[in-house]
Amino acid sequence: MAFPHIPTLFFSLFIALVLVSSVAAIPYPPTSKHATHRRRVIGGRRLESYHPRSTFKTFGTNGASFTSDQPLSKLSIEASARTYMSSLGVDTAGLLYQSGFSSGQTRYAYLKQSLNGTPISNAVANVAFKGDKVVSYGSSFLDLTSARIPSATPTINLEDVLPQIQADFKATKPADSEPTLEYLVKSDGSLALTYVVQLRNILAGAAYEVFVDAKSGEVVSVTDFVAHATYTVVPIDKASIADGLETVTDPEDTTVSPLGWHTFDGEITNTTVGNNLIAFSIRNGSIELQESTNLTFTEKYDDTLAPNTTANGNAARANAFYVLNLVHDIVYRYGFTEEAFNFQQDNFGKGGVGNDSVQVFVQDSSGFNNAFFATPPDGESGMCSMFIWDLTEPNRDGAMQNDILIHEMTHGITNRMTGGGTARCLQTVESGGLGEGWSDALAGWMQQSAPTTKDITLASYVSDRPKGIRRFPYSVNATTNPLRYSNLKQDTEVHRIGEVWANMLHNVYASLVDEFDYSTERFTNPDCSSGNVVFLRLFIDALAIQPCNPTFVQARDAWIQADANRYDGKHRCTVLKAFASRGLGADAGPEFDDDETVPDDCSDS
Ligand SMILES: *[C@@H]1O[C@H](CO)[C@@H](O)[C@H](O)[C@H]1NC(C)=O
Ligand SMILES: *[C@@H]1O[C@H](CO)[C@@H](O)[C@H](O)[C@H]1NC(C)=O
Ligand SMILES: *[C@@H]1O[C@H](CO)[C@@H](O)[C@H](O)[C@H]1NC(C)=O
Ligand SMILES: *[C@@H]1O[C@H](CO)[C@@H](O)[C@H](O)[C@H]1NC(C)=O
Ligand SMILES: *[C@@H]1O[C@H](CO)[C@@H](O)[C@H](O)[C@H]1NC(C)=O
Ligand SMILES: *[C@@H]1O[C@H](CO)[C@@H](O)[C@H](O)[C@H]1NC(C)=O
Ligand SMILES: [Ca+2]
Ligand SMILES: [Zn+2]
Repeated sequence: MAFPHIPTLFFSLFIALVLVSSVAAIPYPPTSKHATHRRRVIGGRRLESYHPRSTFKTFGTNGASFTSDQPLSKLSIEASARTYMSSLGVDTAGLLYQSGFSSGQTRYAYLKQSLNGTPISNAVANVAFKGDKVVSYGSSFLDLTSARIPSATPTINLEDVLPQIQADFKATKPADSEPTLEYLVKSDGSLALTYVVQLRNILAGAAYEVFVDAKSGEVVSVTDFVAHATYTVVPIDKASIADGLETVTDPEDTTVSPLGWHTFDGEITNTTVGNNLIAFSIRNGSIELQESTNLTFTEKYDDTLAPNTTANGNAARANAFYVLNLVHDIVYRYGFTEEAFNFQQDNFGKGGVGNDSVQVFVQDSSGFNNAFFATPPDGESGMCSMFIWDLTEPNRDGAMQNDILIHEMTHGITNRMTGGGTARCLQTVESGGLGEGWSDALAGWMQQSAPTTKDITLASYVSDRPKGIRRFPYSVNATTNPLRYSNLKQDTEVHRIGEVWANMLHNVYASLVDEFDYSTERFTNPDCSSGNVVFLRLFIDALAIQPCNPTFVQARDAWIQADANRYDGKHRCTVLKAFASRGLGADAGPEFDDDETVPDDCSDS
């Protein structure tokens, strides 16, 4: 695999952030700009946001050494990162340390470029260390030597332009959020000084970060924290209510959630309100919660009735509470911890920023046949809305379809873990597609409850379609699911791109289980060596390694580096072969041509 040299200049690739007042149908551009751009229509405006291409280098099982006065083990994560970047010639005076954490033997750091103390929002870097060696490095830092740089003093007042922007975005700035000043890279290599403003509309499920030019008042970019899903509960390893209901007692993992699921700000609650998750339902326009002194939420969902009966609302809310809390607990064991930017009110002094439990709204009436999850940065609550599906009579409830709930929660995990908790790093079309793919893949992983890997469908019950809402079931059988890397040439919509990635991951999963067996301890023992457990380890570790706005190739490289970091490369060939079998071989490039190359040392003799 060839890697670009770092650091690299990107000015020639810059395309203007355009703001066009047009609401015509969107002729999405060819896939060439997927790695760097995202177009959206928001509030009648067409917005194109630009994210400089990240370089990404991984250093294999042994890592790479570099010049340092002291052994890295004597340095903090921040000092290690500064030392490394200084060895690359990066001017560390302009380097802002954003966040970092360690997991297993690997330490992760996330950095931002800055100018005289003002951060450059779309110039970020991430580096990982194992022992005294660097193991991976991703960067979208810029060469600023000849750049036109505006002064760091705004010439317009945000208050003067904010009302119009709020009206256009149909969302408002929360009273307790303070705008920040950051630079943003523009098309001609110059930088814009921008106000970065948070906008929210809880009822519409909108959560944006808007970049307003502090000299002209124009909106020059946007971060959309919401990932929409298009799909179609119940023990965690079952797909939907069609697989049956069970009564479970104390399902929480108290190692992970030491105060259980029903404690909030030091108080024991008698509702579906807790440290990880708050579950509401919405009925006839009102937000509903059920109180139970003995924490018994055992109403049975009756799907011969409409979803909005009181009993069905209670049952659906309880299912969402159970599933999403369990995902919190399971994935926590695999590394999505407080330090790794997870969602919790109280972090128990274990690092990260708290006050950000997930809020889920069941039977949200703002939409049908869908669901979404908004992921703001670490320290602000994740917001999930589950809709009713009106394709059957009576209607069905998305919150009784576990795979949709898990898909949504996974958006929170991947958006937080890529790029160090900013939730800004899955914004391009290609990385957004990876996001959809991880979400389907984790929903599938939860259902693999036996050594034989089964095909996975999504949202089959609510959509009333055995094949579910994706084009093909996820399968190792290439007739059942023919999707390959080259499908990205035609597939320009994030869920379609996600289907390609999720099916690759399904094949990686099956290969790991074929070769390294299956463990039933998968929910609680991430340290066992079975293939199904290794899969989720690599899945989570790779998120922390990959660069901001990763491509398929970079996401795959992050899996390989994750394996080098945690398992000394034991599963490298298995994983590479599985990716290659679907066209993402060792020589696959950015043009989405299928490549089945496997490195020589992995070829079967
Ligand atoms: C339940 O839904 C039906 C049809 O969607 C509607 O007519 C009825 O008013 C709803 N009931 C409540 C309590 O919201
Ligand atoms: C819905 O709420 C409105 C206003 O609170 C009330 O008048 C109406 O009767 C309610 N409808 C149902 C079906 O409960
Ligand atoms: C639930 O807790 C609230 C607040 O502590 C209390 O007012 C309410 O009576 C409790 N409800 C039940 C059913 O225990
Ligand atoms: C919980 O309380 C309810 C209502 O008081 C009661 O019907 C139920 O039997 C109790 N459940 C348990 C497990 O104690
Ligand atoms: C949550 O917010 C409160 C008040 O703003 C603050 O004192 C506390 O430190 C925060 N907790 C965490 C874990 O960040
Ligand atoms: C793959 O699926 C097709 C139809 O979906 C079936 O005919 C074929 O036997 C399957 N191949 C294997 C190896 O199971
Ligand atoms: Ca957090
Ligand atoms: Zn999604």
